[in-house]
Amino acid sequence: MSEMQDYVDSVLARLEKENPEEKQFHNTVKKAFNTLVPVLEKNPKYKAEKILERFVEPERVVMFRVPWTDDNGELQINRGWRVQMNSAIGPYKGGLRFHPSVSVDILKFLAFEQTFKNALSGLPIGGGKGGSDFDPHGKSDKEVMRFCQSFMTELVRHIGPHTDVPAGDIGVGGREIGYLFGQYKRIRDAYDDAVLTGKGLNFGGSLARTEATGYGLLYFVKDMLDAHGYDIKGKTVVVSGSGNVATYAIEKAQEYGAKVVTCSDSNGYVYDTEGIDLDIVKDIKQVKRGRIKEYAERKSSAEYHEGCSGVWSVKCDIALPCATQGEISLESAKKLVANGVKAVGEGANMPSVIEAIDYFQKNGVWFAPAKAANAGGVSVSALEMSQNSERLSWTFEEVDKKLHDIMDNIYKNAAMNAKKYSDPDDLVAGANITGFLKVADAMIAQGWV
Ligand code: NDP
Ligand code: 2IT
Repeated sequence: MSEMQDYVDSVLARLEKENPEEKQFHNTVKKAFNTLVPVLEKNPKYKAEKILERFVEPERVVMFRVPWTDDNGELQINRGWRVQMNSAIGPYKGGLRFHPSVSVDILKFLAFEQTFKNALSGLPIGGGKGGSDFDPHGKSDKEVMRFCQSFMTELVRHIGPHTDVPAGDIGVGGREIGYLFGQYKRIRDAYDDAVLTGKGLNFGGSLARTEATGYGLLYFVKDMLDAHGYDIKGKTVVVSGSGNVATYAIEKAQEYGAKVVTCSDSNGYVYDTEGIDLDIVKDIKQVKRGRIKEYAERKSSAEYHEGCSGVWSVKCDIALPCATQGEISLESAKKLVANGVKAVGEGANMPSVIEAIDYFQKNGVWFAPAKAANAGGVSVSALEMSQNSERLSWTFEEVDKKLHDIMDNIYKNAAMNAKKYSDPDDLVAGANITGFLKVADAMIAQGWV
């Protein structure tokens, strides 16, 4: 075994020993670091500078109590966290997730991925992630508001437009960002609009931020398909999720002439043989905050199936997982391949387990990894920060054009490094290497910190 594979293995062994319960974080790091071996071999300085050891240790993790009162006047207690992973190339940047599954393990994995993703965007943003085990499902607007105010009352001391700039993620959308911003402003007495992104359009939000992750995913996937001379028009697409990322992935896929036949939520999925009617999905999820099951009650060509994993047994040419981590198991990957899937594009963060990624790649499925393919959201977040600093706002078309260029560049760079260090189709390695080189070189330039 090579010296650098030994180095990677020793860092992984130490990580597992020191944080035995953080399985999701280990897996993510393992997948990323194993693809870096050829780069480490060419550049022994990264080992000498202990870059991998530094990469897996967050610069700071804060954990705090979030007390709030429900509509019955009863006190409720949740946990909040912010993982400030890496500030080598800019202020910490990354979303806040409100979901009962949130833990320090999940947030470290997300912040680690975010560090690479933000470097890939080409914009000056470091990596971070935060959130709470609070479950917004079934809560009233006022309960969500009181929760957000309490969460920000503590978070405020750790963030700032030049320090750490949170945004949305699962369970955190425009409504929550509005409440969080209101409380930040009240405590700081400063209109620091660039302290949060994904704001409302009438108070510093950027046009096209809502659409950015889903649209960006399709821009990236289309580049990957174009490179193989494969036309997306007329192809059948399976999408999971029905939140922010899924909705705008479906919108852009349909604009490209693809037929999207599914979407889902955490209870189950709908399969519409005529193609998903996005207006109905938006009405159910965005306006009524309802369940995707209602779609089948409103459209006769659709069937509802209880449970999420069945969505991967629907025959398709392109699969776009846009719900959550680990949603494509090895078994689901086998079903997709058996049904002839040509391409997989990850809208969610790490939706495919490592064994599924390996299976796709071994079976010649073109695979667009999350940290590259879903970087459109954070990229437009960084453009929102630029607009806030300039005190100007750009048109939808300007932002969308910049987003498209950013996604094209991410694809080009990942494909270039895949070719240089690995297999030309291995965009997993290409994306990891591109992100790593930028952050690692900045860390070295800034000394032993
Ligand atoms: P939303 O909260 O808007 O939507 C999440 C969707 O996924 C909902 O349909 C939700 O169903 C479903 N879901 C959530 N948890 C699970 C679960 N455990 N099992 C099955 N389905 C689940 O979140 P986003 O669309 O913003 O985020 C989706 C994914 O994309 C996440 O992995 C996120 O990290 C990633 N991402 C988001 C970006 C953004 O800009 N928002 C940017 C880049 C990546 P239900 O309604 O039942 O909860
Ligand atoms: O995973 C992600 O990239 C996000 N949730 C978006 C983060 C951001 O700062 O816009």
